[in-house]
Amino acid sequence: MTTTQPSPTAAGSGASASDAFRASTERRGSAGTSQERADRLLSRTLAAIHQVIREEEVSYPEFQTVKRWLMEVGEGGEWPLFLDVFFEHEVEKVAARTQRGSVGSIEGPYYLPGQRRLGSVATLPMRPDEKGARLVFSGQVRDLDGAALAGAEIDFWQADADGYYSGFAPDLPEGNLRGVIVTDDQGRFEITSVLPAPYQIPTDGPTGALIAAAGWHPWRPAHLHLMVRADGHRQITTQLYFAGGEWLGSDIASATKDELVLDPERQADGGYTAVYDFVLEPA
Ligand code: MBD
Ligand code: FE
Repeated sequence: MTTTQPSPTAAGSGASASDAFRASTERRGSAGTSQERADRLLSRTLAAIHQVIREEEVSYPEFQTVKRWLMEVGEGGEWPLFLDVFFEHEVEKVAARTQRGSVGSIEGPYYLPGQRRLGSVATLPMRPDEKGARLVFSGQVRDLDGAALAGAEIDFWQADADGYYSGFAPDLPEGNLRGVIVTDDQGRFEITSVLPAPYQIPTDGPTGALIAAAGWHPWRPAHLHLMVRADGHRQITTQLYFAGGEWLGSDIASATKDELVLDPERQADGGYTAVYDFVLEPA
């Protein structure tokens, strides 16, 4: 890559993601898992790994390589990235079994709480020369009966047109392309932003090294992240993708769903509009 700007390093974004995760677990509380269930989950997890070692005849050098790699994941702060890319999608699908309302997807490692609160028609905080085609994303938040949810919050975050998230890359202003949009009395919102670029897992860290070792690609399709919440309703966490987007069929994080693909409409001025409505079930 030829660039005059410092590019984000795996270690830099990993450390920030680890700090963000530690803060979020303090907010969300403990799992309350019993000793009996811990025994069962840990025994089954170990047995699954033992089976691979036996059946694939894993060698001592391979075992030591894994040990070194695990140490590097911790040192580089990449546990949130690695776990969210390769495991969160299954946890989300289990949770989705008992959920109604809008389809969810994984949160990933780059959510930051406490962003600027904005009105129902809002432009996200962005740089004066923010790169990328304009995107006007609008819709309505309703309950299961179709009633509009006024004062609902859309907690929104996305990568910029280079694929970088503010808070996790150098030289991006704090809060860039993040915000909490509050719906109007009809439950409506309209967010002006830019089209994000696809996201590449940092290639200079241990997660990137694992992906390269296996010959996989390190890309997620371009996406928007949001949480939608309203009093008395279950909060949803989801992502929205773009029809025809590169990597849509091979997301490294396995987090795409057919219901979550926007079909943006190109406008005469070169920008795009996209519409998506959200439905929340009772809490
Ligand atoms: C991302 O941007 C993301 O959304 C997920 C789930 C994992 C890594 C980077
Ligand atoms: Fe993301």
